[in-house]
Amino acid sequence: MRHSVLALAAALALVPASRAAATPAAADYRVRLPQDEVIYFLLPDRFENGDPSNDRGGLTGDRLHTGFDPTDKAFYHGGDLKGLIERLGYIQDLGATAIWVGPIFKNKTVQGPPGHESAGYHGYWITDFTRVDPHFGTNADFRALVDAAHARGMKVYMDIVVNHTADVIQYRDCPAGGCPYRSIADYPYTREGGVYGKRINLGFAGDQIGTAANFARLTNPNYAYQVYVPADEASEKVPAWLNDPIYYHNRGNSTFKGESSTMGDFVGLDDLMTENPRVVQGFIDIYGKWIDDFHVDGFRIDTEQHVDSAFWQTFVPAMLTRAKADGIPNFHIFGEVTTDGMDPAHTAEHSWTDHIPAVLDFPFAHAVDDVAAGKAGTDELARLFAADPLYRGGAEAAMTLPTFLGNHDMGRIGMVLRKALPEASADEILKRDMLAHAMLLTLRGVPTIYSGDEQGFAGTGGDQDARQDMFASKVASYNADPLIGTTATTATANFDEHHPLFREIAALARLRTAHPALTRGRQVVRYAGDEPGLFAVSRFDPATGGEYLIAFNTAATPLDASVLVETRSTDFTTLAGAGCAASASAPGSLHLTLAPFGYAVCAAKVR
Ligand SMILES: [Ca+2]
Ligand SMILES: [Ca+2]
Repeated sequence: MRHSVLALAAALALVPASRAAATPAAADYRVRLPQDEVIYFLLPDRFENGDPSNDRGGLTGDRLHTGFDPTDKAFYHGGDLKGLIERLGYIQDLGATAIWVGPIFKNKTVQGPPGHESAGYHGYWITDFTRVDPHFGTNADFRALVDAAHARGMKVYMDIVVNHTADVIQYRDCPAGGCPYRSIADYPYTREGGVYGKRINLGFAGDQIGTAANFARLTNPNYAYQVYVPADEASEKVPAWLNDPIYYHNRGNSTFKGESSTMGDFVGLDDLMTENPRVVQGFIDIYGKWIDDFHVDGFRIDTEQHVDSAFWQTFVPAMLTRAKADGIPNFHIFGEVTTDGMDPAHTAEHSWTDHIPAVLDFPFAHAVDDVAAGKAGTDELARLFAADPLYRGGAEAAMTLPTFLGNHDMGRIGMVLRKALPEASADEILKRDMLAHAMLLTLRGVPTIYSGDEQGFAGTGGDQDARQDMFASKVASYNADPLIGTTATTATANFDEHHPLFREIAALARLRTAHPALTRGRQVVRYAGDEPGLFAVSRFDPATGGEYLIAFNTAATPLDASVLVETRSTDFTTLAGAGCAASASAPGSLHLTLAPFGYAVCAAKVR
C-alpha cells in the first residue's frame, strides 16, 4: 500500500518548498472553492517558536503573571506567528492549501481559581478582539503571515469567537465561582434576584425582541446575580463597549442543556448577550475589520451552537458581503457544532437554523474513528453520507463541510485507535491511522489535518493532552508518549517530511487537489456492510463524468470482492493504493483485492 503511494508521490514530482512559492497556483487561490482546499489546523503556541523574546508576552514575573511555562501543558510554550511563517514550506510540502490558525487575539493571560490556574495559550479567552496576543507577535506579524501564505497560493482561515470573552465579570452572590445557571423563568429580566425581587428593567420585553428600542430598556444587569467587574480589569476588554456587563447574559454556568446552552457561561467565560443588536453590530465591526485589513480567506467559528440563531443569520451574510467587497469571492465560514456521536441531524439542523454555510463535520470524525478502529461496520459511513441531503444546500453543501479525524478538544485519531485497540501492534495502529487518513483525503468534505497527526502524535486524551508541541517539547507527559510510525518523541522537534504518515498524507493531498472528482465530485456509496470490511464509493468528475472508484478494507484480513461500477466504466487505472482490476469483469462489475487495512483509488478511463 505504502509503496504505491510513494510511487505516486514520485510521479507527481513533489515540489520542494523553495520552489513551491513560485508555482502558478499562487495567483489563483482566490478562485478556488472551499471544497478545493486541504486544511491544516494548528495552535500557534504549540507549532513553532520563531522569536524567544516574546515567550512571556512582554510581561514580567512568574508563570501566573507571564503565562509562560513550557514544562506545563496548561501554559504558554513559546510558539508564535514568526515561527509559523518559517514553517509555511513544511505545511505546503504536506499538500495543505489552507491554514486554520487557532485564535490569535489577545487573551487573558491566566485565569482559574488558586491552584487550578491555566493560561490562554489556546487563544479562546479573548480580552482584546482588535490585536494579536503579544505572546504570538504583533498585528504586523499576522499581516506578514497572511501575505506569505497568499504568496504561496495558500489561504488563511481565522479562528473566531463571539460566544464569550475571557472570565472577567464576577458575581457577588457567588464568590467561589462555579455559579449555577439561573433561568429566565426563575430570574426574569424585570426583577432583581428572582420573581419577588425589586422591579428593574421596566418595559423590557425579553431577549427575543431584537430591537434597539427594546434593549434600551435593559439597563440593570442584576436580574440573576449581582454582577461586577474587578477594578483592575475595568478597561481590560477592547473594544470598550465589551467592558459593560449589560452586554452579557450573567446567568451563571451553562449546563449545556435547554436555555442555558445559549445563555449560560461556558465554564465561567463571560457569555455575550448576542441577542442585543449592539452586540451583533459590535461583532460585525470587529471581524469585518479583520477581513478588510488582512484579507483573510475564511472564519472557523468557535462554540457556534452556544450563540442564538438570529445572531448568525445577521452576522454571516454581513461577513460574506464584506469579503466579496474586499475581492474574496469564496470566503469560507464553518462553525463548531459538536456531536457526541455519529449524529448528522444535529449538525444539519444548525445549517438550517443558523444559516451557516458549513459546520465542522463531527459526525464524519466519529464515523471514521469508529470504522478505522474496528468498532463499527462500514455501514456507519453509509449512514453518515445518506444524511447529506439534510444539510441546507443538500449534498452539494455537504461537500464544503470540513472533515477531520480528531482535534485539540476531542483528542487525536492516534489516541482513539490506541484506546480502542490496546493489544494492537505498532504496525497495525500505523496501518489503521493511514487508512483513516486515506478516507479523510478521498471522501467528500474538506480534509482538515490536525497539526501533529502527520508526525504520529497520539496523546492519552483530549484537550491539553492533545495539544503537543511540534517544536522540542519540555512537557514530560507529552515526551513519554510513543509516537506512531517513528522512534522519535516530542522531546525533539517533529517536522520530519519522511515520516510515513507525512508521506502518505502529502501524496494523497496532491492526488486530491489534482483531480476535481475528489474535491467537487458527486459521491455515491457502492458498498457498506455491518461488519468491518469493505467500504466503497464512486466519485464523478464534474466536467467529464469520469468515475473514480475508491475502496477501503477496514478488516485485518485480505478482501476479495466485486463492486458495482457504471457500465460505461470498463478500464481502470490505479492512482493510489492497490487492488482494482485493470478492467471490469463484466459490464458494471469491478473485481477488487485489498490487503488488510488496504485501500485503492482507481480512475475509469473516459472515452
Ligand atoms: Ca515565541
Ligand atoms: Ca452564548
